[in-house]
Amino acid sequence: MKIQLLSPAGEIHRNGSGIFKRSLRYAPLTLTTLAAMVPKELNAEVTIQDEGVEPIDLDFAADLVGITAITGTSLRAYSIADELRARGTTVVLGGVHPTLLPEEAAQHADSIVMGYAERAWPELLRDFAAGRLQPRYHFPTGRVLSGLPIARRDLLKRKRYATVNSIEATRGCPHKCEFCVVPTAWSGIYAHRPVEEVIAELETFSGKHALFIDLSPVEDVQYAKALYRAMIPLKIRWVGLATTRLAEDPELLQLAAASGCKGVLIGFESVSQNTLNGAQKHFHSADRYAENIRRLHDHGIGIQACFVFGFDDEDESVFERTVEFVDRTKIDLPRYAVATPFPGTSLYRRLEAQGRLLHRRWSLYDVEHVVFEPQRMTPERLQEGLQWSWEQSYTWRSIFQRFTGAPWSILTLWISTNLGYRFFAEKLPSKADGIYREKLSTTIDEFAMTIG
Ligand code: B12
Ligand code: SF4
Repeated sequence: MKIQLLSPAGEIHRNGSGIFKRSLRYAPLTLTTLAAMVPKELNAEVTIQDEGVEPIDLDFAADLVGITAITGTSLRAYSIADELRARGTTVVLGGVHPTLLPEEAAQHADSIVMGYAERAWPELLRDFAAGRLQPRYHFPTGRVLSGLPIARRDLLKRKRYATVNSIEATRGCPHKCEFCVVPTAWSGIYAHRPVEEVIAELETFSGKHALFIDLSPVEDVQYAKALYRAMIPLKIRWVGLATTRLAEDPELLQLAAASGCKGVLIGFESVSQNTLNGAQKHFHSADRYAENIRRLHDHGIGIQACFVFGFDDEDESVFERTVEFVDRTKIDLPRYAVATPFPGTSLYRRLEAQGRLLHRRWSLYDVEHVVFEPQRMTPERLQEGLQWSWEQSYTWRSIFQRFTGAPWSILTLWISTNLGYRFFAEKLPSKADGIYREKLSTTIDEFAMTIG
């Protein structure tokens, strides 16, 4: 059996026409994990294509094609699926977006997989081989993720990524931020892999570095401490995501640093506590952000800080306040986004009910395009403010000012990622031209039934 796995990319991230540099690209685990789960007895030949690093070539022979889709890539995934199905190829769709909107995705696939696929995908493949493919597969994920297959990194075109050493130790998140898909897509699951299995996988890596893609790895503090303790003897350097809990717990921070942590992505989202509370991110304290940043820097850890604009209580002063905060606290790698009501989130339901969605053109749901009517400014002003903030933080002046706070142990990474985002900031205006609007007279359920 020949299986082809595809990961379409949104316009900003697409190789060739995109503005996301190699220095910012790590290998996602989706396709390599799915490839690793193919049952041995099927003797399948598996090929993968990631449009983030190469144009997708549809000129292949395959018995079955699996396509992954997040919201921003879903329309691209559907058009590829439609084309392949018109040729008679069997297509399976899976990932976050088909999980959030199964009725919509089902119109473009022979079968869809919802949620994590460790049970569903092998079962689907066996059913397909036996000629009894079902239209939908969905199994719940347990709390402990033992025995996960090791991703088939051998299938990746290594040179096209900054690193292929991506790994996950935990899945899901115990929080419920209003704008986040995680609580809905993975039904509030917060699960972790046994520490020894994570260590065993890290030991297979070539090169002494790793990138953890876990969205919320430090919320189970005891687990995180145990993992970091076990990682110390490996003497690797790693980056990952975290909440500010990492900086608030001295022992956790010390262990993270000792285990080789060199950088964390933190969703600070806003410099105002009111805004954080409104978005259900009350477990972050805005008035402690500067101190959190200082502590991380003191431990040699760089910070990629994500800020989101467009929350209901924000007026136009938010851009200047945020950019000033970034410069003052010498954040290593600032990243700006607009609030995006991904389908399935509480934010989506609220904005839809208030009639504030501008459209459902999912390809623009990439967090760099305004897709809803903000409360205290126009969509145009929000889009301009987003671009202004990117530009300001990646002027040479700002880069130099922030550089004076950078941990020296991450200098090469610091420079290459800042240059990558400077390029991104320069090119974004041409990729985000104008605000798209559509008259929406349907709810999402009615819409799902009509999209063709
Ligand atoms: C790598 C990554 C990326 C990569 C590539 C993603 C891609 N597919 O295009 C890049 C950097 C390009 C990216 C960009 C963005 N991303 Co991103 N990204 C991730 C990340 C960190 C890891 C993905 C991964 O490897 N997961 C591990 C694998 C094993 O899990 P998985 O992908 O879910 O796959 C499992 C199941 O879902 C299922 N499955 C998935 N696909 C398929 C397909 C088939 C056929 C089958 C059978 C099963 C199946 O099986 C797998 C095994 O169980 C996730 C967060 C996370 N930890 O998952 C966010 C995530 C996917 N990204 C997200 C977001 C919001 C974005 C951005 C909008 C914002 C940003 N962060 O810049 C952009 C949007 C790009 C666009 N144009 O739309 C959201 C998705 C929201 C949504 N509704 O779409 C996530 C969930 C993070 C979050 N905070 O919520 N991202
Ligand atoms: S934004 Fe982060 S902390 Fe909030 S629910 Fe999503 S993953 Fe959890």
